[in-house]
Amino acid sequence: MATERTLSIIKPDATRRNLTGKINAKFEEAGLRIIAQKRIHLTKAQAGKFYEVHKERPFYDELCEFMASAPVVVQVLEGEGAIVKNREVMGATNPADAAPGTIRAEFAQSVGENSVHGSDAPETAAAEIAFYFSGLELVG
Ligand code: RTP
Ligand code: MG
Repeated sequence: MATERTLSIIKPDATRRNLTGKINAKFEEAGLRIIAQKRIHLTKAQAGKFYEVHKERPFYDELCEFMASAPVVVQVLEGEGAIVKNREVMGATNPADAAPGTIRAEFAQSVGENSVHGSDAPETAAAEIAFYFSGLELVG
C-alpha cells in the first residue's frame, strides 16, 4: 500500500477537554506520523466553507456553530494507507457505534461533538489539506 496523507481535525469538544495529546498518541501508536499541525480558531464562515458539502444536511448550521465554538487543531497525518487507517483509528461517526479503543469510542460526546474529523478519500484529502496548509508547511 502506498504512503498517503490525510487531513485530520481535533474538534472543539476535544480541545476544550485538553485531549490533544491523548488523541495524537492514538495516531502515533497506529503508525500515523503528524507531519503538520496548528491550532486555529475557525470563524463560523470558515467552518461553513470547509463543510460546504454538507450544506443541505439538517445538521449543517449546528455543525458550523460547533466547529467555531473553540479552537481546533488541524493536522496532516502521513503513513501507509493513511486515509483508511485514520478512519479506523477514529471509529464510527456516532460514538455509540464506534469500536472499542477508537478515538470516538473513548472520547466523543455525541454524534455531532465527536472529537475528530478525517478525510474520507484521496481527492477530499488533497482538497482538505490545501484548505488549511501550504506545501511549505508539510514536513514529511
Ligand atoms: P468527519 O467528516 O467529521 O470526519 O465525520 P464523518 O465522515 O464520520 O461524518 P460526516 O457524515 O461526514 O459528518 C460530518 C460531521 O457532521 C457532524 N454530524 N452531526 N447531528 C447529526 O446527526 C450529525 N451527523 C453528522 C459530525 O460532527 C460529523 O463528524
Ligand atoms: Mg466526513
